[in-house]
Formats: sequence, C-alpha cells, structure tokens
Amino acid sequence: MTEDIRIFSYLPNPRVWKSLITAKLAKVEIKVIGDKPRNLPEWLWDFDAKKLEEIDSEELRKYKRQSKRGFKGDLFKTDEFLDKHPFGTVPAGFNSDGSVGIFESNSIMRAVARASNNHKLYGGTNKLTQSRIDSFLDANLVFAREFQVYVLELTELNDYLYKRMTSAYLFYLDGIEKALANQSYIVGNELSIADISFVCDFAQFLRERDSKEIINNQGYEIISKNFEEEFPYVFEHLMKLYQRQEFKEVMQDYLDKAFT
Ligand SMILES: N[C@@H](CCC(=O)N[C@@H](CS)C(=O)NCC(=O)O)C(=O)O
Repeated sequence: MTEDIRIFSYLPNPRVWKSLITAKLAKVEIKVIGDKPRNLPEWLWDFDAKKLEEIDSEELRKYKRQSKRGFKGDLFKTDEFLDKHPFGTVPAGFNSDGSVGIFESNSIMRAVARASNNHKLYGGTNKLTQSRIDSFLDANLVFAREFQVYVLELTELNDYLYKRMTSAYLFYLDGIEKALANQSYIVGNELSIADISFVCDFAQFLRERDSKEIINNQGYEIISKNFEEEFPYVFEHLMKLYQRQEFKEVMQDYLDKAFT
C-alpha cells in the first residue's frame, strides 16, 4: 500500500510526532524516512532521500548547500527538494508521488488529518471549528519558533533572549490555560490536532529542565520551573494526553524525566 504522506526528517523529532500521532488516531498511512540528527548531513535531502554513500562524488557537488537553521556546515539538497521545500527545512512532507511538498510540522500534521476519511481531528466539516483549530496552531508556532531560538542558544543565554522566551511562554500558556478552563480539549470537547501540536511542542520545551545546570550556571532560572502550580489545567491536559496510548506509543517516556 502506498503511503498518503511521506516525511523526511532527523529522528526522533517531536515535530514529526505530530504527524505520527495524528496518523495513528486517524488511521492514515504515513512513511517516515530519516536518521539521527547528527547523521542528516550524510543524507541527500529529497523525496527519494538516500545516504550520500550511494551517490557519485562528482554529482554530489551540485547538491551542496549551506545549512541555515539548527544545523552547522553543509547539507545536501536536490533542486527538486528545494523546489518543493523552498525554505529547505525538515521535517519535509510530501504527497504520495512527491509532486507536492508540505513544510512546517503543523501543516504536515494538517495534511495527515485531511487524508483521513472524516477529518475528525481537524474540525470535521465545520469550517469555523477548523479555523479555530488553525488559530491555536498559529499561536503554537509562534511559541515554538521562540523556543527553537532559545534551545539553540541555551549555552549562550543573554537577558534579551531570556526575557523574550519568558514572555512567549507566559503568553502562550496563559492562553492555553484559559482555553482549557471550561472544556476538555483545547478546541471544544473533542480531541483535535490543536491538542496534538500543543503536546508535542510543549513537551519539547519542557526538556529545558534537562539543562537546569547549564541555565543556572549562566545566572538564569528554568522558565518552566513552577509550571505545574501556575498552569494546572495545562499540566493536567498534558499528562492526560501523554498517557493516552496513541501518544505513548510515539512519545514513549520522553517526558518522564521532566517530572522527576
Ligand atoms: N517551524 C518548523 C521548523 C523547521 C526547522 O527549522 N528545521 C530546521 C532544523 S531544526 C532545518 O531543517 N534546517 C535546515 C537547514 O539548516 O538548512 C517546523 O515546525 O517544521
């Protein structure tokens, strides 16, 4: 059976988990290709991604590109890859024949949800619910971008960066806490991709707790230090979903360390 969506990425990657969890819940066929983060420079980034050792060294030269974000040095990306993925990032999603590229992990997840029979995780047929889900996904991306910068600079923090991250954290969590105050899920009373995206991105952010010493040594505190007490609805929601089978199978024990 051919897959509905193909994803190339470094693995494991919480951004890919969004699509994996959605695929499990929505019974959509996806194929994930990739390797450890440090090995991705040894791959040709393409719909038909492969290890560089399979490619002639003369041919390889034309694929060489300077990395832009999250990687150092050179990466190898085909022209077709850059045509489908103009920002050149992973996770890189594709439709089943590779003729369409889908980038941004939230959008790849949306494509997976749309590939299901009933789009249940993406508001079903209700366009307003779909738009409300989109609203949370946009808010989530703003938060995720902020913490991407924070994580990449974690060993060289400064006041500007730290304040920006703190304010993005408080802004985002305050909104999610309010959304969850009177309902069981982020959008209404049904699980949606807004919840899935929240769990995957926020779980990744909480791993700042693994770097407590590095952060403290620079004179700063863990931003999520009092998360459980300050945002009880968010905490409860995160734990409820983290323990759910479809999430657990993908995330395994990723968050356990953050709560010990
Ligand atoms: N917001 C994007 C982030 C993707 C992203 O920034 N990916 C980086 C790695 S963390 C990348 O692929 N960089 C490629 C490069 O450096 O050329 C998403 O959620 O998919």
